[in-house]
Amino acid sequence: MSTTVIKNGTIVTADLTYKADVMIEGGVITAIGPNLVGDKSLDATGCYVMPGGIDPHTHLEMPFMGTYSTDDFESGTRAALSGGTTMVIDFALPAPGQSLLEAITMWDNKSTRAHCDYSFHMAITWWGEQVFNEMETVVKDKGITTFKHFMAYKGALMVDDDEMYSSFCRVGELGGIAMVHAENGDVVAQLQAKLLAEGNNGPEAHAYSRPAEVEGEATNRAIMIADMAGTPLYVVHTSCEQSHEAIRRARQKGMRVWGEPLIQHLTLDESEYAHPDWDHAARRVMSPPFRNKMHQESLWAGLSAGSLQVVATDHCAFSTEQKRFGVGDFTKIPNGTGGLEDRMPMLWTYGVTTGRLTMNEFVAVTSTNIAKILNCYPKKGAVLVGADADLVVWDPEKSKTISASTQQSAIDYNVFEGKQLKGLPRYTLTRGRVAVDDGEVKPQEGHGEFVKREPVTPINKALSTWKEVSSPRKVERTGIPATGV
Ligand code: DUC
Ligand code: ZN
Ligand code: ZN
Ligand code: ZN
Repeated sequence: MSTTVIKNGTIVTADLTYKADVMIEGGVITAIGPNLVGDKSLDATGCYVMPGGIDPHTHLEMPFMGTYSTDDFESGTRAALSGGTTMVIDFALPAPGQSLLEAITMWDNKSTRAHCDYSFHMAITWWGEQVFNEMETVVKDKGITTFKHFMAYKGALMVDDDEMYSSFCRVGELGGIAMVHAENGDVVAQLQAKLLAEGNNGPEAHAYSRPAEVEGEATNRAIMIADMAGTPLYVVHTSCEQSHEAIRRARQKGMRVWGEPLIQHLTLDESEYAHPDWDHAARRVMSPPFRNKMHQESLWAGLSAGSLQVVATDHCAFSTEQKRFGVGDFTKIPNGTGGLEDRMPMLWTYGVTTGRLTMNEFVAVTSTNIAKILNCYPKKGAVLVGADADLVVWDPEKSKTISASTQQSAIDYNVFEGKQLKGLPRYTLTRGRVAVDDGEVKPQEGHGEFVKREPVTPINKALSTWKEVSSPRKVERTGIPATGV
């Protein structure tokens, strides 16, 4: 098999920064050291060699709000690679009443065109004996160990507290991780109705309908329910201090709880919704909405302090035409923004070059922590012998201005339009295959493979039966201490 060596670079991991070459053979790293010689070489002079990014939260071709998100696994993973991300984790989303296994088959079919590796979380959008039973197969046979619950989107994806508690108990005994979209969906529905009744139907009302308090309340509730159910908890798109504070408190208590800010919430604020152009504001409608500077500072501080562990995108891209479904009624604007291509360079530009994050922290929050929490480390998220050669050769001097006209994403705008980036991939490698070559994207549809993940804690030897968990019961806390990530 032919060998490739990445030469003359500085390796940056979550722990270490040092000069060494990296040898790749058969898609994995086979040697790290000085003066390696291979059949081919990639010059990394002046560059940092880092684990490729992992985006733990995407929605590619997601059926949502009467349409499908426009970026699919083809354009989405191409965008990912262009920005140095080499793995995405998407959500297999059953329609309420649909079999979990059927939803996974649908996502298997969608993902055949992926350019980079991927994995799935399972969304629990309804509750019943079938879901309860299928969860065991999802974990044991499908390699999906993370279960997302929507506490918002009332009447669509939202689950109630009794369903969430029962599901969390099941996740806990299966050794998985419960995930939540934490917003109080009942309060949001009330606020939406009130705002519309008062004639507030524009995109700015979207933000008024989802204040930080609805997120803080739901995060606190999910943490308490996870504690009672004995499951670790991963809070997606943590966007505000109230939610961050709940996560900090839970971790201090010894609970295994993680928080995931998005690059959008870190770098864009609520003033976007006050823009006089309806399209501009509607394109930025997502849930939770962008917040004020105080919340942004809280998120940045959490990343450097370690109380927030990962940076994601929730990439869910809708075209302007799709956004216009909500003209005259903000509740019909498809919720979601893009970011897959921009997460790494935006975080580098606004985090590392400003001194908010060290390079090692950058690697931790874009890749290594994610692989550890979601249990695909060190196959992913590592520059180690034996790890997959999912790597990015990062040129800190390379710059560009973000523009929809040059992006890989299939939508017609970019929420970061005009932002100046400093720090971009020179090469991106997906299992050894060069997908960005000296800055140029060289996609290969179908190269991506599904990554199975094992339970994070042992599966209970005596799993409960449907009858037992259907009547809520108090479960002792596991007392598992929080880990370093
Ligand atoms: N929020 C969004 O903005 N889009 C997709 C789903 C979600 O929770
Ligand atoms: Zn969400
Ligand atoms: Zn999401
Ligand atoms: Zn392609």
